[in-house]
Amino acid sequence: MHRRYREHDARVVMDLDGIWDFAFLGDVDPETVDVAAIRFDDRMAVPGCFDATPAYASLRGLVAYRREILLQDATPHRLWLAGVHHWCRVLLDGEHLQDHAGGFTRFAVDVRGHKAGTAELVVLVDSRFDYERSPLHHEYFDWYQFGGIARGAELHRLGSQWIDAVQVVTQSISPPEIQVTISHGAVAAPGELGLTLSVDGKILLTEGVNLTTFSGTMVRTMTLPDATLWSPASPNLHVLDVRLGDDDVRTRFGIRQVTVRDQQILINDEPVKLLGFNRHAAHPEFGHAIPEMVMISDVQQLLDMGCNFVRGSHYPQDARFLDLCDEAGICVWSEAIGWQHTAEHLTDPHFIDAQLAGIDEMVAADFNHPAVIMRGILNESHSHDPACRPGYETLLGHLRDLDGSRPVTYASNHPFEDVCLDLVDILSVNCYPGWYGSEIERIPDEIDRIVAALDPEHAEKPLIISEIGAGAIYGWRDWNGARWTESYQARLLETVIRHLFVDRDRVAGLAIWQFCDCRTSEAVRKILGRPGGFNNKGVVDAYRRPKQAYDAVKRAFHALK
Ligand code: ADA
Repeated sequence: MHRRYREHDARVVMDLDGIWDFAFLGDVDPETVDVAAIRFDDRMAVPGCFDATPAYASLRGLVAYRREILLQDATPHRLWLAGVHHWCRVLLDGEHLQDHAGGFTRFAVDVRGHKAGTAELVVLVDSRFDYERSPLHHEYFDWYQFGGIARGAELHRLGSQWIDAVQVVTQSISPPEIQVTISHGAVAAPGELGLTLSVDGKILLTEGVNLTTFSGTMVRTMTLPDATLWSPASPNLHVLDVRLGDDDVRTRFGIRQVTVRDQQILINDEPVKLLGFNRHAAHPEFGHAIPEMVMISDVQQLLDMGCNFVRGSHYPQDARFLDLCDEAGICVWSEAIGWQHTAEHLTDPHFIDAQLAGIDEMVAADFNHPAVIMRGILNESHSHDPACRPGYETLLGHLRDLDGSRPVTYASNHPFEDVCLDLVDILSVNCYPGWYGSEIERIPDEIDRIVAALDPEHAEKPLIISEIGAGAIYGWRDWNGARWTESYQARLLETVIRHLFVDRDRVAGLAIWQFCDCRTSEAVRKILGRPGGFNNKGVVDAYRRPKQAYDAVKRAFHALK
């Protein structure tokens, strides 16, 4: 998992990343597989996507990963898996501990009542599409869904009493004040324990607490008179250390408030124009298991172009990427997985329950990142269908219940007939004038038509153009400048930026589709518009080589500053 800072000093944490035993089982039912008889005839990197490696390229099926782990003693341990694609079953010494559905989110598997010493961990991973087992992943999505343990693994010794989570919310920016919520657990009611909270190495609170239950939460408020605020221009971060009894958690946070008012998004009461991209966490050589240096290079390219915004399309992002965005001052739209769902899914409790669980995991993981300034759900789903509205109400309501401190949104591609826009704080519209259907010259009119349709009812809400773009094949440049050339893409994006921010001033943000080219599924309905099996609308290609549009966007974004 390798966060950008150490999360525990006192707690024993074992990094399980490395080379694990591996077996590709193929079209086998996980319910009937004889785990003890699996022949592990290969080795595989964790984190990694097996189907991004030459031997298993493009294969889907059931696979098994195995390694030995060391339980320090017989007290509870917690295994963290930070993203397994996209269904898995975890077994320890042959005992079935837990199943998990859904990639891209971090989840815990508790190990209780196990004796001290080494134990054999087996993770069965299924990358096939199976609605019953894994309702959030569908083959028709417009990105390739790689398989494997993509975001690493850790084993934590919890001991007899532990901290489950620490959440930090900015209560006030003047004077800076934070609210810290500590959830805790124990094998038996622990009684008297010491609680210490330190910020940036300075102890600010120390007290004795009497915990009379197995688990619970404590809330403390702290004023930090000298603390600097976080903003895209000054991404100041602070470190909170929580020590409760024998356990500790360190978390990094920023002090900032996000509000929406008069068509604007404000950070610390200052309006901000969000300029940036949609980014798929994908790379031809690594699948979804993006190494940190590639993330760093992505962030550097975004900063170089003058961006302050990334939409994490279309699923929760790696914690290390969020760490980098915190440091770089890049605002993030954190998005739960979803792509063009209809009433068939949105009225199905099985789908909604899986969405709710995925949202829980996304929010738990991204909560303390100041860069995450908003959250979204259900990209381009049927928000124009009244039958889908209850699903939108449930999921957006759940986001608000979990965290009232961030605005919520969803990307709509039905701006003229949408029936759920009253449920959001920020309007977000995906549109492709100049690419699907019309010509570049039509872009201003088509954008104005969208604004005119939204404004009568939602005039006070900020509006983000959450997708707009054109395909360009890396290296294809000629005098004709037709679709698929780098020059067509550059011209289209220049036109969009000029119209949104120079000729008009209605939108609060732009997320260009997209940062990097990414592989897509053969099953996507539009595959004939996906040369080479890639969505080629990146301003850099899948290996991050810049196209002409990179410089065009860079010039245009810098000119707005
Ligand atoms: C949609 C969708 C994106 C991508 C895009 C495209 O707007 O949200 O994921 O598929 O279209 O390239 O056509």
